[in-house]
Amino acid sequence: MTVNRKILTLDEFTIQQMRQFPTATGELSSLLRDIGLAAKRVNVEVNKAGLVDILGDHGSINVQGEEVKKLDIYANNQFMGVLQHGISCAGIGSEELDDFVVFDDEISNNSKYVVQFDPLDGSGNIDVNISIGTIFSVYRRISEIGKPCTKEDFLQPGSRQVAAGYIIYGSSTMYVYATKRGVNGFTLDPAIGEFCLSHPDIKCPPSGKVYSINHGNFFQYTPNTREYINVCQKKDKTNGGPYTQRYIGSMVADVHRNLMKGGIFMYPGTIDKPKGKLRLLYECNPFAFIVEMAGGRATNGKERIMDIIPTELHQRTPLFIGSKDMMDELDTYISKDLV
Ligand code: AHM
Ligand code: MG
Repeated sequence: MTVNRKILTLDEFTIQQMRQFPTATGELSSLLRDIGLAAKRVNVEVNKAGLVDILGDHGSINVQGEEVKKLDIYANNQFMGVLQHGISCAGIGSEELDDFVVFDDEISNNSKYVVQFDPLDGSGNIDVNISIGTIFSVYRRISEIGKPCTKEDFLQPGSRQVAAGYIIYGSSTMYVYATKRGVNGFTLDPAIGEFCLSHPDIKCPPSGKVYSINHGNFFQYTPNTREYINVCQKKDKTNGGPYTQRYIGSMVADVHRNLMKGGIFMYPGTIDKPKGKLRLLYECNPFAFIVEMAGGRATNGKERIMDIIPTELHQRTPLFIGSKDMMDELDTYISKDLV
């Protein structure tokens, strides 16, 4: 007898995917589920963020007599905790931590993967009730299994990611992850506390109407970036426009919208900060993987994001990411920076 149920939970989906590979060990599925568990815990706290004046701000003592932690520290500890106690992860890198963390216990040393994450990106927006997110990236380690993982495991180019994803804490909470088999999105059903497959096989539309950039930095950008922005502003119905400018200042929300509806997101270098603001390992690489798997593209203006060889955990890079045709058009302006 087959049970006719239309909705698959995250656990059911990952198990179903695994069953198509009889040799799979289930470690990646288990890791993706662990991340889902931490996300649910973080979601509960993010939803309470508006109560901070009642419950106490970072550093204060709450009614239980405990010190209240900043939400990004709380999120970091949740993600690190599930990965450390799970069976799949040998170590992590996090925006919140100065250095990589090697778990170095028997189970972790025998685990296949390392994970890098930004536990709460856009956290400056928490106070004003704007969507924020978690971003993560999974690599198969290259060091010897059975021993502690090493720095080389973390400094692999983005093209070697086996999975990447994000959680958006928004009007609903969604968990989107990509593997080489595609991109799927799960929405948290608060009634049952489960992520349910709501957006199967996500594809980024080849073009869109939205460009996302911090316009306040306009005069800090290179002449060619400025020229492209002018092109976006001059679009009309004769050349695919008019375009709309949308920039929340929370990358997960901005890139999520553009992934779903088509669009381009840019965080270029500026005169003061030629490498821009965003971090290669746990902000740009995971989104580059997700967007490419959905049919889009991601570059630093000169080369593919996922081809950059990382040298350090917190390194920054300019980022241009989005719908394929819009990225191709951007290239015709931005590539002039090379001369
Ligand atoms: P964070 O990691 O400190 O939260 O900063 C990253 C965020 C991104 O989510 C967002 O796109 C960007 O910073 C916004 O920066 P800006 O205010 O300079 O435009
Ligand atoms: Mg961040």
